[in-house]
Amino acid sequence: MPNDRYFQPEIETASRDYLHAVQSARLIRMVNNCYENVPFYKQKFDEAGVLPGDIHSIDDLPKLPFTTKQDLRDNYPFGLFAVPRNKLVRIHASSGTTGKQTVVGYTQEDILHWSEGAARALVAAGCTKDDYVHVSYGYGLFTGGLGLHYGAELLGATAIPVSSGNTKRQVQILQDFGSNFLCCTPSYAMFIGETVAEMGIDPKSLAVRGGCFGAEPWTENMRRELERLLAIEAHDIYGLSEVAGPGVSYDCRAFDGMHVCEDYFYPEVVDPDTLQPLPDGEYGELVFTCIGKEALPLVRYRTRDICALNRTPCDCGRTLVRMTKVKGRSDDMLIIRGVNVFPSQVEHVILEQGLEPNYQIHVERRGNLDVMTVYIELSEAMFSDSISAITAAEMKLKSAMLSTLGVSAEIKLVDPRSLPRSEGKAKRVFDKRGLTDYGLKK
Ligand code: DLL
Repeated sequence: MPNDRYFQPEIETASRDYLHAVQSARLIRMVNNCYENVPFYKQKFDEAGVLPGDIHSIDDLPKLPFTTKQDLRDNYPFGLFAVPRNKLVRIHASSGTTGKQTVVGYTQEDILHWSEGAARALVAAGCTKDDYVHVSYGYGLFTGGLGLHYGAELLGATAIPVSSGNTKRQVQILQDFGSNFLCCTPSYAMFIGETVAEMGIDPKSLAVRGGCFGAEPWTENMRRELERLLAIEAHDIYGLSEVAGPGVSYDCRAFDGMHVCEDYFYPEVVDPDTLQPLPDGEYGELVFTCIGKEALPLVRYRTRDICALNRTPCDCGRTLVRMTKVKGRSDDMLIIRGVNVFPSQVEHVILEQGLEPNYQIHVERRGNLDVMTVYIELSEAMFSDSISAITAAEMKLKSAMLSTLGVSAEIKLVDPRSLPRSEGKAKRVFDKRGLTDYGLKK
């Protein structure tokens, strides 16, 4: 592929040896910074019996202790920051639904490197500086809106900061401004696509040709559905506020895993139970070390996201390691009657059976038994079917769920458009068992 396919070819296509040298130098600097400027890390390193002088290259990373979301909460709001307040130029906070928010801060340099990640993602999706980028992620403490916004501007494209909500107006703006790229959660993109159809607009008449969709897990099937609904190329983009925001990793046009900006955010995959690093290709918990970050240099941060790494060369020419799509989270993975179930598997079955990914998973306990019920919207076409056809569809879904998940699920087909739509991250799982530890992996 030609060089204009990369935002920073000197890094994105660098040799693995060069990357190793960059990573090693940055890790050594970071560890010193943490030890000297963050009392929490000095104590943690001392307890683990590891000193900055013990770290000679990136290969020494497993000597260092892990950091968790709980550590951020315990040091709320600014306790893990490594720079004085006057060096901070931005604060964000995670959208966490449980416990205290996790607060993150950035220096000018941090914002630049994060924006580079978002710009790399846009270019990898086929966006150019001549494009209009319609950003429908929320703007605010959530990193989605400002992350893609700064990425688009750094690239030299035109950012349109629409934020989320008022979906008909979103469609109007897409149409009137001639936006070329759309950035929002995949579930919101589906909703925008449905609204385009509802407004009687042919998606091919819009100038949108691609988009970067992330902030929540989604499947390959959903990608195809979205591509059809909006007549676009749909790219996955991954990130988390603790590390940076959108652009930590991104799909290229080979669609074979997301390239990680490993020059700033070094990934490992570990077994969530033993915490031992796993070889490439094995699924486990993703862990990041923010080797290039000044304000919040997290060491071996446990993301809880489940994926696998791939260091083989990619058809796009990028050498940056790839991570698979996130399969789920180690802490929202459901255990139903002893069987691990990821919401993405449920979504896969629904799409495979020709339905839209508008669903909710409810789990409750009846007696001593876990019961999982999946509510799925009927398509408009099926809605007019006879009761017996709908019952037959339910039976088919039930048996497909059983063979894919290895556990049975009750299926309830509901009216089209009767489940709530989301303008941000979709809430799909409702675990009503009321047992804090049950069903949740460490
Ligand atoms: O969701 C940052 C972001 C914004 C990423 C816009 C992509 C696009 P948080 O709110 O801190 O940050 O949530 C981070 O969301 O640990 C994952 O569990 C999940 N997540 C983010 N991107 C993806 C993705 C933003 N592409 C948490 N696929 C992460 C699956 C994702 N899960």
